[in-house]
Parts: sequence; structure tokens; C-alpha cells
Amino acid sequence: KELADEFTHALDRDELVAFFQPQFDANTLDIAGVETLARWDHPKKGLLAPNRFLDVAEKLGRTGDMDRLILQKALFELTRWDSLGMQIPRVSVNISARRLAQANLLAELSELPIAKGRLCFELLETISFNDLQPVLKEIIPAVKKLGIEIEIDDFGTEHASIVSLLRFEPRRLKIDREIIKPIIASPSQRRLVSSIIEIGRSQNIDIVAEGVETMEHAKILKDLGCHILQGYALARPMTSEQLIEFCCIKD
Ligand code: G
Ligand code: G
Ligand code: MN
Ligand code: NA
Repeated sequence: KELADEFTHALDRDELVAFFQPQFDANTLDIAGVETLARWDHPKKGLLAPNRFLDVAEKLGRTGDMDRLILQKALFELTRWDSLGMQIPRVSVNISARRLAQANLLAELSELPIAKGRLCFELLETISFNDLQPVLKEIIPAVKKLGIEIEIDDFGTEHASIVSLLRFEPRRLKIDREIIKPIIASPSQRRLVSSIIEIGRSQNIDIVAEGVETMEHAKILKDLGCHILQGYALARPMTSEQLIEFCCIKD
């Protein structure tokens, strides 16, 4: 309740911060992109993770405004990384259903300087069945026409059918960490991941694994043919400054 009052101020006072988690090519371990993750730098409570404020934002109807702000910050940093000569192929942002439904979304996006393939929207599986028909039919194709890639996030955890998801013709599917975690101990779980990769291959869709918490996970996923890896074993979410440092050390 209290947080709800404060969140409105947080947006006005620019207390939301963008963190970035690198994603890696499974074969070369080069950076393939970074995912932008919102944090709230609360004046008293310190840095809050999205699970502390996403519900609040949604109840206030401000998730779309939050996503717009985080996108601005992500593109600002991408320009900075480019100017520093860093090799960050693309930046991903998480996009809520509310943001996709904003009437001025396409007009706003077309004003932004977005080179083809450098920006990716991560959409939760749930958008394919939560009464957003216009999104399915019109908005997503229009977003793609602007050169923005679409990735399905948390794949395998919700109840969306594969058919409904493939209608988006996403560039990538991101397998949820709850599916990735057990692959070391469980051959059956490895086969499941392998099947998802096979579906991707049949549709020309790259597969991202999240929750890569050990190098053993990374090795198995690479051997299974997974394309992109994201997780604590490789890099944690970090500030833009930390990312700049991270890339300097890596080169
Ligand atoms: O960073 P963390 O793992 O705590 O994030 C948890 C979840 O919060 C992410 O999986 C993502 O779906 C969601 N999230 C993070 N940043 C944003 C954002 O800027 N907008 C929206 N809509 N969701 C976000
Ligand atoms: O799907 P979503 O957008 O929530 O995925 C990103 C979230 O996953 C971020 O909140 C990030 O903090 C978290 N995350 C990233 N890497 C790992 C990991 O290796 N293990 C776990 N448990 N969470 C991770
Ligand atoms: Mn995500
Ligand atoms: Na996810």
C-alpha cells in the first residue's frame, strides 16, 4: 500500500534504474546481447528487484510507463557503449502487455533511432492468450517492421500453446530457468531441452537458455545445440558502468 504511493513518485523522480545482464554465444562465449532488468533505487529501502514492485506498477496501471522509461535508458546506454567501441550486438527489454496496448506505442517507437536487429522485445508467453488480439494481429508485425526483434520469454512455464506462440514468428525463444536447472541430474530434462531446440531449428528460431548457474550447465547446453546462454555462471545483472568494465576486462 505504502509502496504503491511511492511508486508513482519513483517514476516522476527517476528512481528506476536499468541493470544489464550479458548473454553469450554458446559456442564462442562472445557477448551476444544484454537483457535490461529494472531496479527501483528506493530512497530508504535501497535497490529493489522487480518482484517487489511489478505488482504495484501493474495495479497502478503504470507498467507501460515503466517499460517506456526503461527502454529510453537502454537505448541511451547502447549509444554510449557504441561510442566506447564496445561490441554489444543488441539490447533486450522486457515488454508488458500494458505497454504493447498503449495507443501511441508505434508512433513513439518510430521516433527512436533503432538500427535493425539492435533492439529486442522480450514478451512473456502469456501475451498470446490474454485478450490482446490486436497485439497479435497488428502491433507485433508492425513492431517487427521497425527492425525490432521479438523474443518469447519464460518459454515452457505458462500454458500458451506452441502454435499460438509461433504465430508471432519470434526471432528467439528463451527457455525458463526452471527447465534449465535440472539438466545436469536429469537425462529426461536434457531431452526436453533438446526437443525445444529442435522445434526452434525447424522454425528458424534461436534458443536462449536462462538460469545458466554453472559451467557444467553451459557445456551441456552448448552440446545440445543451444545458441545463447544467460546466467550467473557467466555474468550477473550489472549497472552500465560495471558492464563497461566487464567488457574491458574481457577483451
Ligand atoms: O531482475 P529479476 O530477475 O529480478 O527480474 C525478474 C523479472 O522481472 C524478469 O524476469 C522480468 O520478466 C521482469 N522485469 C524486469 N525488468 C522489467 C521491465 O523493465 N519491465 C517489465 N515489464 N518487466 C521487467
Ligand atoms: O525471465 P526474466 O526476464 O525474469 O529473466 C531474468 C531474471 O533472471 C532476472 O531477474 C535475473 O536477475 C534472473 N537471473 C539471471 N541469471 C540467473 C541465474 O543464473 N539464476 C537465477 N536463479 N536467476 C537468474
Ligand atoms: Mn526477460
Ligand atoms: Na525469463
